[in-house]
Formats: sequence, structure tokens, C-alpha cells
Amino acid sequence: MKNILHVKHLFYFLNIAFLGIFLLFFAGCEKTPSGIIDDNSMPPFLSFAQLNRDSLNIDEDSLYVIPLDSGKKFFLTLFATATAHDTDGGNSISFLHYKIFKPNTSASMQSGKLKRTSVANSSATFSDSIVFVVQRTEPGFYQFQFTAEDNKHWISNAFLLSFLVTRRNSTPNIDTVVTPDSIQIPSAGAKFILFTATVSDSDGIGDIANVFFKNLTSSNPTNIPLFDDGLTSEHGDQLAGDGIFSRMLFIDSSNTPGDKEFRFYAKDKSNAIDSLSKFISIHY
Ligand SMILES: [Ca+2]
Ligand SMILES: [Ca+2]
Repeated sequence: MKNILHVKHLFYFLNIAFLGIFLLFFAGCEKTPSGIIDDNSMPPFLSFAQLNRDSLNIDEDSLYVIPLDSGKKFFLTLFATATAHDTDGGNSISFLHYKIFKPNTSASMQSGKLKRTSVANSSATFSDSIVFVVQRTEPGFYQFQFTAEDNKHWISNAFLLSFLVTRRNSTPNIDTVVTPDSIQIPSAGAKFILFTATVSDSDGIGDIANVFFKNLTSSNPTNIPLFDDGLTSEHGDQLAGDGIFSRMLFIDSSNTPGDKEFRFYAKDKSNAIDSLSKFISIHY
């Protein structure tokens, strides 16, 4: 009898506990959707963003540009302003984010936030100085992307601005070209001949766009590229990025003998060119 009572009590206890869990479960389920339905917040809208300049020449501007590192890098200072709107009021807009993208890249080089400077009924204005570093070898159109974020973490539309960085260009220079003065055509099979050109540019070796040569003695001279990629077996280049451009040439019995003029060219990213001729006697 005593045991039966204990079992009975345990049964009631389990029933009550189950009912409690059941009620808690449904109460929890009801709360979540009503929470979402009650929240009528919308993402903020970014209507305006501006930089105080749309272009800068890093060699000619001393007000916004500070040269660093012997003029290979530059600190640029810009002033940005942006205005965002929100149906929950200007005070609900928490942050104004920016990202900077280098020319022709999709990876951001820098990001940050502007400071809130004023609030109206349904809008807020943010502004701040943006300081960033530009390399001499990376002129071009920088992209500035602005977005607003509200206190519910909604993110606004993105507002994009282009900013052009220019500079004076210095012409590249072919310092030396190393090839044999004469090449003997092999009687059978083929042999490889190494051509190298040492190239410089006071804007930085990264400003060199391409290095190539032409056989001007040929009836149809074509551009034959040299490489600074460190690919020893493919191009004979010992070290990537050292300004020494290399090329392995294939000589066999199909080559015609004679004194030939090979003209080497170095072209930078602004299309400035230097060239140098080398005469090679090809014989049996
Ligand atoms: Ca240059
Ligand atoms: Ca090299």
C-alpha cells in the first residue's frame, strides 16, 4: 500500500513536471514570432557620401600628402562626410562604416568608421578624416565604400566613391643587356641561350609593366617577352622581382645565320618606354 502511494505521488509529480515543460515550450514558441512581428524596423538608407577631393597628385600636393620612405609611400589625408536616414530616427543609426579598395582589386586595404557629427529627426550625419597609405607603384582609381548600420544591426545600401591617385612618371631604364655576342647554330639538335635585361625605374620596380625584345632583322618582328618571375627552368630567371628579366632562347638548324639586331624594350605602367639594341652574329 505504501509503495503504491509512492508510485501514485511520483506519477502526479511527473504529470505536473511534464505540463510545466509543455507550457514553457509553448510560451517560448509564441514569444519569438510575436517579437519579430512587432519589430517594424527597416535598414537605414545612405543618401549621401562625399570626400573633400576626388583626385590627388602625390608629387604635387603638399597639403593632403606626406611622402614617407624616400617617396616610395605616401600618407594621404581625406575628409569624408556621409548622411544616413532611418524610419526609427537619426539616433537609431549607430555606425557609418567605410572600406577602401586599391585600384582593380576586390580586397579592402583599409576599413573604419566615421564619427557622428549631427542628428536630425530621421537622419544622422557622420564625418571624419581618413588617413591611408598609397604606394608610388599603385596609382589609379581607389574605391571608397560607405555603409550605415543601425542599432538593430541592419546595414544600409552601399555608397561608392572613386578617388584618383596620380603622380609624375619617370621613364624606365634598361641598364644592361646580357647575351652572347655570337651564337653557333648546332649541327644537330637544339641548344638554349639565356638573354637577360636589367631594368630600373625610379618609381619602383613594380612600375615596370613589361620587358620584351624583337628581332629587327626578321621580316616579321614579334614581341618576345622576358620574365622576372624566378622560374629558373622555364625562363632562366634566378630571382623574382629583382629587376633582372630573363628568357631562354631555343636555337636549332632552322635558324638562319647572319648579323642580327635584337632590340630590347622596357615599358612602365604609364606606357613610358626605354629601348636598347644588341647585335648578335649567328653562324654555323
Ligand atoms: Ca615609371
Ligand atoms: Ca629576376
